[in-house]
Amino acid sequence: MSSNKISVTPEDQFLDRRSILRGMGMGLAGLSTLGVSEILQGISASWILQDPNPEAIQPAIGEQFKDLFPAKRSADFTIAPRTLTPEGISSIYNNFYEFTSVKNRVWRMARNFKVVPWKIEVAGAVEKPLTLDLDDLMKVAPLEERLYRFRCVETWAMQVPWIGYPLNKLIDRCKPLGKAKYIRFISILDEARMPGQKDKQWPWPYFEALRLDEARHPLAMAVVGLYGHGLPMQHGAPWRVVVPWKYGYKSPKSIVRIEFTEEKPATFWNQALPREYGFYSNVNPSKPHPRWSQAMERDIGTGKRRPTLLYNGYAEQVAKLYSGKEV
Ligand SMILES: Nc1nc2c(c(=O)[nH]1)N[C@H]1C(S)=C(S)[C@@H](COP(=O)(O)O)O[C@H]1N2
Ligand SMILES: [Mo]
Repeated sequence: MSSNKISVTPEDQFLDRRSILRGMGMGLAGLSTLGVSEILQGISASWILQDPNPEAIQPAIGEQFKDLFPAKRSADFTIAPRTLTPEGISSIYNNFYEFTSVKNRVWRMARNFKVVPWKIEVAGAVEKPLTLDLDDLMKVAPLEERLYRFRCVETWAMQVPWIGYPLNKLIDRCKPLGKAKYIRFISILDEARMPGQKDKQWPWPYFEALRLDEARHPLAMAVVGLYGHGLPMQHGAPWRVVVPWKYGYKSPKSIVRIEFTEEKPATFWNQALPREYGFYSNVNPSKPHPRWSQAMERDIGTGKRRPTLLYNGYAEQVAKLYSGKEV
């Protein structure tokens, strides 16, 4: 995600040069063994930084609910021929603008964030407004592990073993009224603990939305963990949404409020940069972003480029949701 104002290209924020060298444990000496252009592009960083840093993978809920993890892997969601992205990479390469727009700094700024206690308020077109606490959120349905492809609009991609349950289970629990057509998610607002929210070029708090039939699709997931444990803060603890056929910004983190609406809600990136980010935002190789092509993507685990897949490879499951008129 990037704006003209801060003038970055989609790949500019891949591991900065200094952290690659630090990761190699050799400082400037490493320059002689690696091509400088390789280092600048960050394409070698993946195999260097594969070992997870224990400090970067602590569940933000702490020891609580540890009996729920690891969850049983579902056989229904395969990423073959791709392979899982090493946690050592996905845990230090994050978009979470509430902390910072510098991907490899998010985990460090987020790691001491206390999420306990936490609650989600549910309001709008529902039978009765309700509040879900952490215990409710963790136990709406049995936890399962699903391997999903994940594609950011900036063209990087990964494969992650998310842990959670179908978002639909949470929606049922909320008892939306028949007139509800959309679901809106609002992330936490906490400027004191989230320094990125001091940047007033963005309309905090983060807000996203889905059409209700999209949110009820069996692939849409309520996520509370990954890689066998609870979510570390940089991934949006304690409760987030993952919608694998859409660009990553449609998967909001650290949600504190859910609303059901009749009208199409505004969304954060669409409001900030309407020319660049739409409401539907389905992964589509033939629809370029105004400033870059979406035809190819780069796997952050292997560094390899490959063609982008329509609906991120989930066309068979989700194409029926769309008439082709959605933009
Ligand atoms: N609240 C909030 N949710 C967010 C974002 C954010 O900045 N704030 N970034 C989005 C973007 S652009 C991406 S690619 C994914 C990244 O998720 P990850 O860090 O768990 O890989 O989170 C999405 N959800
Ligand atoms: Mo993204």
